[in-house]
Amino acid sequence: MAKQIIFGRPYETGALVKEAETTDTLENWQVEKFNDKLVFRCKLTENDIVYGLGEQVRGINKRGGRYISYNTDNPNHNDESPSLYGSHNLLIVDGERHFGVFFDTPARVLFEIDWQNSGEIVVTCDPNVKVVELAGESAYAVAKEFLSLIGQSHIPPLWAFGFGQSRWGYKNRKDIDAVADGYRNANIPLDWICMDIDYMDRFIDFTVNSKRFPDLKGYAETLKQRGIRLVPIIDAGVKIEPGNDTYDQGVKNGYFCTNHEGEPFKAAVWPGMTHFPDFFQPEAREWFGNEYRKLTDLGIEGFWNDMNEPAIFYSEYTGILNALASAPSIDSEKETNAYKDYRNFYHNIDGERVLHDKVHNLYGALMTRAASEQLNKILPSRFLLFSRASYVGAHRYGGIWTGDNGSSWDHLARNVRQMPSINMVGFLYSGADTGGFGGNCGRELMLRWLAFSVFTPLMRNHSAILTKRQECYRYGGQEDFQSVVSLRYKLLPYIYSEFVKAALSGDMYIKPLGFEYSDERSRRIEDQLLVGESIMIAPVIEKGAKSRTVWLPEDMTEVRYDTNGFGCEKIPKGLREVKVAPNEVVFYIRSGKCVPICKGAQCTSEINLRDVVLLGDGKEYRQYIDDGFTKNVTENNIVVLQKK
Ligand code: MIG
Repeated sequence: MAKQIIFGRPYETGALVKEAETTDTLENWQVEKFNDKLVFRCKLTENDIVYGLGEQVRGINKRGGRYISYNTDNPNHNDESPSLYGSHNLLIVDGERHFGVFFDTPARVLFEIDWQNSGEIVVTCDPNVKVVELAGESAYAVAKEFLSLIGQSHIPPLWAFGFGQSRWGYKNRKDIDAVADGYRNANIPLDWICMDIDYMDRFIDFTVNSKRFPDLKGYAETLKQRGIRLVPIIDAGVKIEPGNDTYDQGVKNGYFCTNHEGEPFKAAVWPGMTHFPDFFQPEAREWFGNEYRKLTDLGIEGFWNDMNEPAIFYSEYTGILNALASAPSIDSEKETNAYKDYRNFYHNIDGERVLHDKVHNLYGALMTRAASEQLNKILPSRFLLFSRASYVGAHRYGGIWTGDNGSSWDHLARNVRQMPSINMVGFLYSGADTGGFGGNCGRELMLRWLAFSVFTPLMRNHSAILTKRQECYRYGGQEDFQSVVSLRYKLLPYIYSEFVKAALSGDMYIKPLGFEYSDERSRRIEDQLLVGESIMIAPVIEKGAKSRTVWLPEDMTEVRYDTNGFGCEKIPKGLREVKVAPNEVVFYIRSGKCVPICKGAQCTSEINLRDVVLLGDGKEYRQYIDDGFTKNVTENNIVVLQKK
């Protein structure tokens, strides 16, 4: 059961689709005023695990850390960084007691969770906040209670569950053709290629550089014939460019955010000086969302929304020198340009001028909502949309990727730990830049990372300009990459089914082991996960490792997949050392469960979801099947398969 209590006059974030029952006392928290903030405290017992916070750093268990919800563009983040791209203020305490709490405010929130061994959780936030307390008989039950309040996940088309290749630096048709050919010639499956900012005319949103893509519509169609879709990026900032339709409409209608003087706020991002759409105005959302039509008219069915924290390089207000001085380390604890600029940045919310800082964490979520609501009207079928910045509730409009990570083993490990937390707050369609965005990804790291990403709904290889090229076909020994990526396609009947079933029933797709097993080892494990109802994974995340220790909380079927195909073996519960060669993927099927496997293909349009065999020792499997595009996604599309 969930209960809510309102302090002050909180901004209605839209995070919840169902109102919880109102209460006037909090069960697990003491509240006090401190200056202009509210401070919530809750004692922990030694055995308590604290789950939550969605896209954040450190462990699945958040104990011992200090975290700040304040959407931040930090391409150099690590486990000490207080803030990432999304803000997801959910905590779930799991010990003798099981309860959760959600702080619904778009302003900054500080979480100190057994920080300095204080033995308590201390949450400091804006005095205008809706606090929702959640109860349940287990941590998993509490998570499901929360999911039932925030509504159903965005469900992308089947092709979005195929493999995507991206890189900042693909400039023109020739570059993209080379990627498509590279994959097809190497027989490594691929379903989509991202277009990063260079496809645009001078980085102006909703334009296409006509020298680089003389006939994007024809080109998109040609690629689609080869089973590959183009997924362009859209940035939050709109270039100041009189004569450009998007800009002109925005200025004319007052759809841009304003500064102290009430003029449209100006700051530099990729296109140079820009204005930022005021996504808090419903009409501005409708206008901006409709602009996507300029690309859907060319046959585009998927987008990624970037720079929507919003990221700001510098403004006339903070100055370029300031920007250069603070450039190398962007840390939300320090004064950066964006933070200063956010104090000269206003929204028009129902006619009231509201300082950005008060509603900061919702900006990117509302950009995604703007796009999603209109795309839903424009397109007859499901579409792909994922965003960098997010807030709770935005999962109804699109997925997220985890922002700018790096090509290193610790980023792979962090990706593993982030996935269950991100699922807890509803973002089922999520994943990281496989191989890492910054830095140079070697062969071994790429193979291990792919082997993990096989199981994340968003499986995309992405890297930054000037880094080592990391398309799978560029590494020697292509058959290893073929093998790992083709496993994804063989598992699609399972991955797609489990994703859609989770969305339909308000469940998680990736869970911590502690949500299903109550033994101490399962509760504490940070590098094994449950994927859907049948699979447990134990990814290799250590450089040079030939094997790893795997904890089996119950008897399971070990499935080994490599260039020779599948091998299955029943394994008794317990701790064991498991060999995993760099080109192998090993996963486990829980006892009494099944996993449907199909033949695989070079792209999802060639996949037959109906032609499957069941692995595992279960008797039946409930498979969700549709045409991959229909908006009519219901339980009626579930068929029950019996083991022959
Ligand atoms: O300032 O569009 O996170 O995925 O490749 C960098 C260029 C802007 C940040 C995104 C990244 C993307 C890059 N963008």
